[in-house]
Amino acid sequence: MGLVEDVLSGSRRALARAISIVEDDGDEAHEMLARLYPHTGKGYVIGVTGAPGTGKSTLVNTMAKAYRKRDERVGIIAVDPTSPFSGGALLGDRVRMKDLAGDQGIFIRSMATRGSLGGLARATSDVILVMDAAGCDRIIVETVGVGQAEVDIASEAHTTIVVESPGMGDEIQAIKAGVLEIADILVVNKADREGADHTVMALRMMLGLGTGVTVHHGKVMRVRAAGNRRDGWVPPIVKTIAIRGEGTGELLEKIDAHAAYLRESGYMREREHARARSDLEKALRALLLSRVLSRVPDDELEAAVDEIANRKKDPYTASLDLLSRHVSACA
Ligand SMILES: Nc1nc2c(ncn2[C@@H]2O[C@H](COP(=O)(O)OP(=O)(O)OP(=O)(O)O)[C@@H](O)[C@H]2O)c(=O)[nH]1
Ligand SMILES: [Mg+2]
Repeated sequence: MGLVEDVLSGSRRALARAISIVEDDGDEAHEMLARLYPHTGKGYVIGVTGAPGTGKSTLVNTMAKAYRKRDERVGIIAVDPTSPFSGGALLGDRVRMKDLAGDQGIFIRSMATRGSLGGLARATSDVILVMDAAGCDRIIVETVGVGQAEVDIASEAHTTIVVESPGMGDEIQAIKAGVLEIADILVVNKADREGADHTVMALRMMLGLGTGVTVHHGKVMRVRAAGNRRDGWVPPIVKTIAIRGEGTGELLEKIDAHAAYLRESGYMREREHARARSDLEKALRALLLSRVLSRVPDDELEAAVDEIANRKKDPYTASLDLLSRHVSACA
C-alpha cells in the first residue's frame, strides 16, 4: 500500500484519503492504522471545548497561525456531535477558517456524528493518529459543549482548553463540574466585552475553593473545584480577544508550561498509559461486538430483541444466552 508511505511523507492528498478510510472504519482502516501506529506519538494534542459561540473556532484559527509562525505543522479537527441540527455551525467553521486554507502546513477536517457518540470519539482518536503520523506537530480538536463526547475526546488531548465568554451575569457557561475538571487552561474569550473580569473572578473563585457553590440557570449548584486536582496542576486563566488575536501568545505560553509540567512531573507517562488503556478497551469493545454480531444469525438476534422488548428476558440474560450459543469462549 503506497498510501501509508505517502501519509508518512506528509502528502496532504494522502492524509485526506487516509482520514476518509479511517472514518469508514473497515478492515482497511485497521490495517492502515496498524502500519501508521509506530510513527505516532510525536504530535501534541490540544482540545478546545466550551459552550456554543464562545469563540472557539476563532481562537483555534489564531492559535494555528501562531504555531505556523513557529514553523510547526498544524492539524485541526472540528468535531460536531450535534450536527443533525447545526449544519450551520460547521459551515461557519469553514468560513472562519477559510484564511487558513491556502497554507500547506495546516490541515483542517470537520467531523460529524455518524451513529453513536462513542463512535465519534473513536473516529476522532483515529484521525488524531493519522494526523500525528503525517507529521502534524500540533493537533487541535474543537468540540462544542459539555457532554460525554467532549469528556471522551478531552481524554485524547495532552492539554484541554475550556473557553468561556463574558456576558452571562452570575452564570458561568459550561460550568458543569465535569468540564471544569477536564480544563487544564481556562480561556475567557471576548475580553473586549463588558464583564470579562467578572467571569475571570468567578472562575478563579471556583478554582480556589475545595468545593464551591455557584448559581447556574438560577439553581444553586455544588461544584468540585479543579484546583484540587490529583495531578497538582492549577489551571491558569487567560483572557483573549480572538477576533484581534490578542492573548494568543500568552495562551501558547501556558500550553507550553502545561506540557513541561506533564513531562517533568511524570504525568505525561501516566496520561499516555491511561489513554492506551482506554484505546485498548474501545478497540476490544468494538471488535468483540462486531465478531459476536457476525456470528449470531439475524433471526436469532431479532428474536432476542423481541423477547427483551416484550419483557420476557432482560438484556443481560439475552446476551449471555447468545454468547453461550455462539461464542463459547466469552460466556
Ligand atoms: N467581540 C468578540 N467577538 C468574538 C471574539 N471571538 C469570536 N467572536 C465572535 O463570536 C462569534 C462566534 O465565534 P466562533 O469562533 O464561531 O465561536 P465557536 O465557539 O467556535 O462557535 P460554535 O462552534 O458554533 O460553538 C463570531 O461572530 C465571532 O466573530 C472576541 O474575542 N470578541
Ligand atoms: Mg466553532
